[in-house]
Formats: sequence, C-alpha cells, structure tokens
Amino acid sequence: SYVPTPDDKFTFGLWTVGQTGRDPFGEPTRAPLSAPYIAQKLGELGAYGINLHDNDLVPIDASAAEHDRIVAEFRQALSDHGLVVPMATTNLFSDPAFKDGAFTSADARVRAYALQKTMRSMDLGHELGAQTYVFWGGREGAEVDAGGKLLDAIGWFRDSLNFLADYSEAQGYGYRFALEPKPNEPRGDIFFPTAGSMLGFIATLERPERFGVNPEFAHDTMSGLNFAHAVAQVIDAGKLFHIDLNDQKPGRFDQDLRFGSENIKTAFFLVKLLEDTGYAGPKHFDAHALRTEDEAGVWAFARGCMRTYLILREKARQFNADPEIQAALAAYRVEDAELADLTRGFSPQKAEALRDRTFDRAELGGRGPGLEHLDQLTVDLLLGTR
Ligand code: GCO
Ligand code: MN
Ligand code: MN
Ligand code: MN
Repeated sequence: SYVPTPDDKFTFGLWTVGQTGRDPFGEPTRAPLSAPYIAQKLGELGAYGINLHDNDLVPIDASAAEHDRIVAEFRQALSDHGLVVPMATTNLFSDPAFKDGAFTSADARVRAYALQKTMRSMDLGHELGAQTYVFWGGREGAEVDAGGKLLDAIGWFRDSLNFLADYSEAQGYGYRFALEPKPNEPRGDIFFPTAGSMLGFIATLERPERFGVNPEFAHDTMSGLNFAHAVAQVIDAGKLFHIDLNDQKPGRFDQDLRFGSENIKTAFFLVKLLEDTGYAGPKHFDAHALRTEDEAGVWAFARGCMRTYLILREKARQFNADPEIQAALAAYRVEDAELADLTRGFSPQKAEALRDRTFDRAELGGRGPGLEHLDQLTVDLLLGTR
C-alpha cells in the first residue's frame, strides 16, 4: 500500500510544499499556500510533522499582535490535523542584511542581529514544541577570499553557537542542534561544506554533546560525493540528529528533487542504512515540486517522497531476508578467528606474531569477491524481478 502513517515520522517544511516555483530566472508558477492549509493537507497525506523557519510562518516585520494571531492559528491547525513541529530553524539568508553572512559576517552588528533573530526563532520553535534546532548557513560563505576572514569566520561561528547553546540551556529549551553542511549555493563557497567538516567543528564547541549533523542528500550529491557514505560517518560518530532527504543530479544547480527520483541506488542504500541502524528521528523531505507543477503536482510530489521511502524500506527488508543475497554477502566477507584476535588490541606479542606471519599475496590478489553478482542481485531487487 505504501501509504504513510505518522509513525513513519515523515516531515516536510513549510518552505518545501509551500515553495511557489520561483527560481533565479522566473516568477512563481503557483499561488502561496497558507500554513494552516499545509497542515491540513499534510495531515491527510499521513505525514508526522512540519518544520519551519521563523519567517515561513511569521513575516519578518510582523507586529507582536500579528505574531500571536498567526502562531495561534497554526497551533490550532496542527492539533486539528494531528501534526507536530519537531524541528525549527532560522531564516538567516533571505534578508539583504545577511548578504555577506550572518554569524560569519564581517560586520559585528550583523552578527549580533543574527544572534537576536535566532534567539527569537528558538523561542518560537520551543513554543511550537520543536526539540531539534537546525543551523544551515546559507549565506555563511564567500565568493571572494579577499576579505581575509577565513579563520575569523570559524571563530565567529563557534562563538555564536556556544552562545546559543547556553541560551537554550538557560531558557530550559533543551534543544539538540543539527548543523547542516552544503558546499555552495547561494554562496560561491559555503563554510563547512561537508558532514565531515561539521563533525570536526563540533568537537571544538563548548557543549559538543548538544550538537549533531543534519546531512542532506542533494548537498553531497551536488559535489559528486556519495551521500550514504557521509551518513554512515555521521552515524558512526553518534551525530545523526536529523536528516534532509531529496534528490539531485551531480554537478548541477541545487535541484531539490523528489526523494528517490534520480539516484535510486544511493537512495536504497541510504534507506537501508537508516533502517538497519534504527534511526528513530524525523525523516524530513527538504525538496519541492518541479516548477512546472500546479498544486496537484505539489501533493503528488509529497506523496511520492514518502511512497518511495516506504518502497525502499520494504526492499531493504527483502534484501536482508533474501537467501541468495545473504549467501553472496557471506561469501564476500572472509573471516578468520585467529587473525581477528591478532589484529584487535595491541600487545607486543601480537605485533611480533603479526610481523612474523607469512601472507600469500598472490592468493589475496587473486580472489574474486563476487561484487558483480551481488550488485546485479541488488539491481534485480530494485527493478522488481526478485
Ligand atoms: C537549501 C537548504 C535549506 C535548509 C533549510 C533549513 O539547500 O536551501 O537545504 O533548505 O535545509 O534552510 O535550515
Ligand atoms: Mn538543500
Ligand atoms: Mn535547496
Ligand atoms: Mn536542507
């Protein structure tokens, strides 16, 4: 049936299904959808939650009274349609004030304003029940390095995150922060371009345990990297706090395609990784309908993201249960109890024994691991012939 329920924990952003088709070359092709209406539609489709930037919901220049009215209406819609807001984030990229960075601006006033705006947005997220707070540094980067701020930018970003983590504790919000890397777009180069660079940076923060990563399928794929590999490293570090799912052709502009629409094999191995390792957080589709589409296309897009995930989840279970695939997997791995003992945990005796050991290089190099067979079994599975 592949029809989701809230237990599947699928989420969308107000900015994703609400995207109106505007691009750098053209005007919107769809009318805006109100936040309460989006909640109604996503509730009907079986989603779990809605994520938002502060200004997706409340315009940047709204009065206090408008803020209260908009938030109250949205909360009512969430409760009417059984949705939650698991993640909130700040728009630190649309306003011209942030054109040369927010936390990494060379202008101390912009950095201070970015902190103020983020604290207010954290207040809003908490009011809506969000437990994860995402930082995507859309404008934290450069086109030219003539400004000479590469090291300063890292320090300013660190100071800001340390401040905000303390704010979260002081207010009793208990947020888990998820840092989202992206290599470029809208900046020529964005700072901290990969999941690995975020992991390295997190270790330098004052409260590293409050910080994890929000990796995104399209962001690694844009630069030709393998997203499943990136996510594996994030999981290994215990830092998969959130995930943005979509799709993308390598080497293109930021496409934000429907999940699974382009790189079906990587999507499969990603879903298998998430399911096999028991990732229990929300699965957020950070994508939007093609610019060609009308509103019906938006909901076809949203249904499609979730449907494809559920199909791939079933395929992953099938992969794990398929005797021929499991036999090929077992044949791929060569186990050796004596060598396992010898190579795990150093002792001078083990080092000595290993140094004296003879290996048959020709035999090692001559072995065929069976990966062609295993991969074709995977392709057969994905194409539905198994
Ligand atoms: C992008 C990013 C954004 C962020 C969002 C949440 O490529 O534009 O993926 O969609 O995920 O701003 O912080
Ligand atoms: Mn993105
Ligand atoms: Mn995008
Ligand atoms: Mn994203």
